[in-house]
Amino acid sequence: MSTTIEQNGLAEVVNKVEAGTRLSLADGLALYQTRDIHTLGYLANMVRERLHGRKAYYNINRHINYTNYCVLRCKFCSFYLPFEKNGRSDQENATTTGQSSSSSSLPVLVAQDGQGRSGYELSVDQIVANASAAYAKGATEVHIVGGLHPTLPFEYYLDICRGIRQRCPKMHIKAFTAIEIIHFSRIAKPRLTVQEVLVQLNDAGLNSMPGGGAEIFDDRVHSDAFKNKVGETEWFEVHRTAHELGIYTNATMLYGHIETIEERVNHLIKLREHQDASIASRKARFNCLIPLSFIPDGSEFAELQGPTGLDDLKTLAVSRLMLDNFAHIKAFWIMQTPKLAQVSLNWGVDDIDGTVVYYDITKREGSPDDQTHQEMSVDQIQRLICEAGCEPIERDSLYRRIQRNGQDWEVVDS
Ligand code: V47
Repeated sequence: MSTTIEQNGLAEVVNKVEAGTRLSLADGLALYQTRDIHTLGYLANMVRERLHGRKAYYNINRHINYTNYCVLRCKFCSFYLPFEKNGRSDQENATTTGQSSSSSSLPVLVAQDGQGRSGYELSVDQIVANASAAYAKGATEVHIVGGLHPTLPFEYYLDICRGIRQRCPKMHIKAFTAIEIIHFSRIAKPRLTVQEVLVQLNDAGLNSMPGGGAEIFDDRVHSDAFKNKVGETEWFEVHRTAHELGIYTNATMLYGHIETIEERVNHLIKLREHQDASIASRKARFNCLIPLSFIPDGSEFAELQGPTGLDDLKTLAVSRLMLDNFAHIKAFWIMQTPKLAQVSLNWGVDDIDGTVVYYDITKREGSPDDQTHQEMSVDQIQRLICEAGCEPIERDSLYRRIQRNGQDWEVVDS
């Protein structure tokens, strides 16, 4: 085996990983470029086992996407709908549907854009009812994100948090990406700083923030794929402020579109540097990295192929190896697929997200998932984990162990 490793140029990286030494950009590139994928998987699993043994985490959660109207036009996104042509005033086209809230049979205001795509926005009551229904079924977390809506006031987002906090006292509210936080700071009247927005949301009940909106931290990729969205400086500013306030956040990397391997590894190094600073001097930090496998269907990048299964596995493994100061690497089964998420549990991943139930942001056309209802049961999740030779651990949003008795649960670990 050592001859193979030397031939494939991984000997130095193997020594570093075994010694727990931090990997460089060149090491990250060598790991991506190697044909010795077994050594890559072996190394990523070694680090994963050092941190977590054979434990594999999941949670019982509910995703709510409050609107798909968005002022941005990101080329990789198939979720957004321009508001101008389809706004609330467009009553002649408005219909109601159970989409996104069918668990509680709530109607959603929908406007058609004439090409079969539908726009919607959920009311505060609908969102709170949806979260409450999930809470009653035992969900510990609600994950709320949406498009940048041009007219909804900041009070709407505060009311979502207040309403859920009131009806679901123990539920963890993980909501709003850094991009949404900056949007809120601009639309609030009077305008607010990022810190003021976060303090108000936190007071209203928000517990932590998801990792979306990071995409790839690179000017070239930014100007081509998501030019009008705020870039890495602002994304990091929001997460730095959150960490200073003691609000834990996640991080993501959207890979497999127009970025290079080097841009991916640089993205990971920038996250690692931020995490170093948060660990050294801030009250909170990143909980996990979620590498998001690009799904081209329905986006402006529909002609791209998206990542292969091997690229998914390599990216998850390289992420585990580069991010030596991140406790968790999560495979989001909606994007990597349940089958690949399962395999990745032996390639550096220790978390496969949760039950999800409804997810609007990405759907694979023509597959059984070509709909908003995308759910895995706890039995299905546990089967994936057990067959991978791991021990399923239900966690809360901060990776503390949950002890469950039917719909009742409590955190038993700190
Ligand atoms: O910010 C958009 C990405 C993100 C596509 O924090 C796409 O626990 C793939 O951030 N193909 C939202 N990805 C999802 C997200 C997330 C998901 C699960 C868990 C957590 C967490 C966060 O989805 C967006 C964007 O980066 N995205 N379009 C696409 N076509």
